[in-house]
Amino acid sequence: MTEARHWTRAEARALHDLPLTELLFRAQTVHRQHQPPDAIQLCTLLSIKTGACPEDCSYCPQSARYDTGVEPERLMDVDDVLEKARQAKEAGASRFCMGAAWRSPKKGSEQFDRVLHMVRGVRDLGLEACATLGMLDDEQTQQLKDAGLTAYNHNLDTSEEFYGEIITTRTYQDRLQTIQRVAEAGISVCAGGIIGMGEGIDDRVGMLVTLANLSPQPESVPINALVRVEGTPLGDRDPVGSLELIRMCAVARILMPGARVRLSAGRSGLSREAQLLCFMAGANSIFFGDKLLTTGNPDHRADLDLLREAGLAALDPGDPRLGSPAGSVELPGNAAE
Ligand code: SAM
Ligand code: DTB
Ligand code: SF4
Repeated sequence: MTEARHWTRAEARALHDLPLTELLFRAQTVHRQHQPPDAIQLCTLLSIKTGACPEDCSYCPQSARYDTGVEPERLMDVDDVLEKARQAKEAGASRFCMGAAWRSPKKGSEQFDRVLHMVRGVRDLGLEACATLGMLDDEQTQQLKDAGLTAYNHNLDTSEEFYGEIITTRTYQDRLQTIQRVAEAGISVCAGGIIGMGEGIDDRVGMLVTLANLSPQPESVPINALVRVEGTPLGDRDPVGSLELIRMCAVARILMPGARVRLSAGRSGLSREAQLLCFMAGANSIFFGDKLLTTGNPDHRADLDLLREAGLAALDPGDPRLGSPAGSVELPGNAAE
């Protein structure tokens, strides 16, 4: 287990602003001390309930408040979700993450029971199961734990100061409370954020410092570049530069040595070389599959080609170097659909 230390924003900012080559060197040094150097976790995302969300997150195509062309869909059937999970496993994924456009799941509802079935089914396939369903109460958290949920994704998205510029229908403290519940129930915390929303560098490092000072530190940290969706209030923001994403991955790696740093949304706009620099910076997880929730992601065969050409392996759920049974696995051939 990695010893966590307390980080200040000034320390993180100093790291962030280092010459990029120096920052990369330091991040890669930490990476090699704490992570397998050559393995990338492949996580597949599925939107199990799409659109019509009551929240007002300015970046999100699924908010009912914005006209983005996303067609609302009811919660999927368990069998359909498990078929997608099977396909994801076949293609090489080791984690399956189910996302729902909810503020929070309805208490005691048939829908929440259905999600619990999905979690059990995904675990029975031998995959890590992750869910992102909005805010949870204690009972729901325990039910997810009992169903075998591996990780719960709940992003801080940005710094506490900038949060109100992006979302007004819930607070930063609400977010932190769910994260704490999840951690206390013994579910791994997956928490990260988005860059490119108009925040300053201090907001970016502020978010990473808040995450790094959580106890325990998150098990995974998704770093998203804003996917600019027409119709959302942030649809016309300037695109994020690849070097900015590389810096974020590097600072996340240095601050959270034991976490899987996930290069998340925004990969479609990145060259292969920029993605490899993100891996050099310490990113060791990607969303794998041709779709994120409602927007595109690189073709999965292109991702497998990139990893193979770079000599990288897929990280198995039970990699012993991360503390549990089996190692990294062979990537499936291109024919795997
Ligand atoms: N409704 C739940 C919630 O908000 O926690 C779960 C689903 S929500 C879509 C999960 C995360 O996706 C958000 O916290 C945000 O970080 C990310 N996300 C949503 N839209 C995005 C976009 N356009 N670009 C990048 N990340 C986005
Ligand atoms: C995360 O940090 N990014 C993922 C996942 N966690 C749920 C979602 C990205 C969504 C991008 C926009 C879309 O496809 O709707
Ligand atoms: Fe709803 Fe989640 Fe999108 Fe916010 S990010 S609008 S809570 S689906």
